[in-house]
Amino acid sequence: MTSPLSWTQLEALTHFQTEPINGSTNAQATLRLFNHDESEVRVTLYRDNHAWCPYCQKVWLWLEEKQIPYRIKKVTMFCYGQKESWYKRIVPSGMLPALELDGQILTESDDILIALEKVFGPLNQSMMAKEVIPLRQLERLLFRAWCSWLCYPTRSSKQEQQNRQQFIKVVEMVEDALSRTDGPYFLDPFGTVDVIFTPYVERMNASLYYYKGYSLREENPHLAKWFEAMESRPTYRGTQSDFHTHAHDLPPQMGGCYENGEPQMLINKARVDNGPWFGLPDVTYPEPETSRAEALQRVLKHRNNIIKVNPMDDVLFDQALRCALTYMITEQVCTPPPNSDIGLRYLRDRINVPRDMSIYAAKRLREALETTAALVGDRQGTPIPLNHRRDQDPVNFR
Ligand SMILES: N[C@@H](CCC(=O)N[C@@H](CS)C(=O)NCC(=O)O)C(=O)O
Repeated sequence: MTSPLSWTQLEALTHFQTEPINGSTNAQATLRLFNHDESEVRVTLYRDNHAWCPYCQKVWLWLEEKQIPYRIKKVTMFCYGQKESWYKRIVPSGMLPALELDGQILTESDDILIALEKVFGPLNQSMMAKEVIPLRQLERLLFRAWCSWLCYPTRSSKQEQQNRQQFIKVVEMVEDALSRTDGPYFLDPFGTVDVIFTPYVERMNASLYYYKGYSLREENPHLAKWFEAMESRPTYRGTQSDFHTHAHDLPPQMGGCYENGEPQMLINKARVDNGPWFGLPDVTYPEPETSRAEALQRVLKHRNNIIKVNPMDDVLFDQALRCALTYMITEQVCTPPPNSDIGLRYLRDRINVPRDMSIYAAKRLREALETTAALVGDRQGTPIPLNHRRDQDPVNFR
């Protein structure tokens, strides 16, 4: 049993550093240069502050793959706060993403990609190529089948089964499309089509696991290979989210996600919410050695806000948080103050990937918070709201 390290002692235990501007893909950067000069920047991407918006991820990934120098301006989504008035002057509907290219504002993610490829060339395949169009249509078909299953309440288990079958039928078409190439991607080589499928396939994998007990990635061999190949790309790793983040960012964005209450679903849900988080099929590449140091560094950077927004008393939560971090980094058990289980689990439930840190860093931090909380109690934090996420309003974190 150890006592919590001080903030200064904790600071001495991490040397984790990133290079947001020229280093690998990350959610924190507001400028990406890929070793170009800043004067060469022609593009600004307007994307959502928390990296929740799937259409933003599509454009983000494309720019990262093509290594186009660009600026990033982060905007609040309606579901978690108030839309910035400067953004509404540029895009009156407030919709995301938007892109400024040589001073011209573009909206609609597909139109943005079409405009970008006219200027910078396609990402291996053109959006309008004859082999690309049917795959783009297949992505929309899959999206609709997913929505029909996930986002509407069902009146009977028969209807639930029909929706499931309908989705699986489209997944089989996706498996078939993936089987037509020698490599793991939709076309050879990797390209636009993979970028287009990425945001929603990632969200399907997370949400169906959590709300329906269905593991897209584990039940479909071609999709499994596709995910694995995507995860070999630093661009994808930098934009990749995890099951916990999506399970709780989707309901307010989709207007509801409906659980089916089946035994496997209940098991999956409990695991995503309470751990263990290691081994979930949201990631399969090996954990980097730096995950604990990264988590620690990210908490240190934002500790004042993290403490401020926590429902628990600031002084007590400061101590509880240092206990969890001490345990995470030294593996020495550190008992937090009585009643701090609620505050620790509140934070555990609000770590966001990739906004706050990478997928493995988040698993380490959640695990440390849960283990520390469990030493003093089994109470949960304030429940995560379902129809909005104003608990995540970025104004409280600035
Ligand atoms: N068809 C559009 C869809 C864009 C869209 O639906 N954006 C959502 C977020 S994913 C949005 O901006 N909603 C407003 C908000 O949530 O603030 C596209 O492809 O860009």
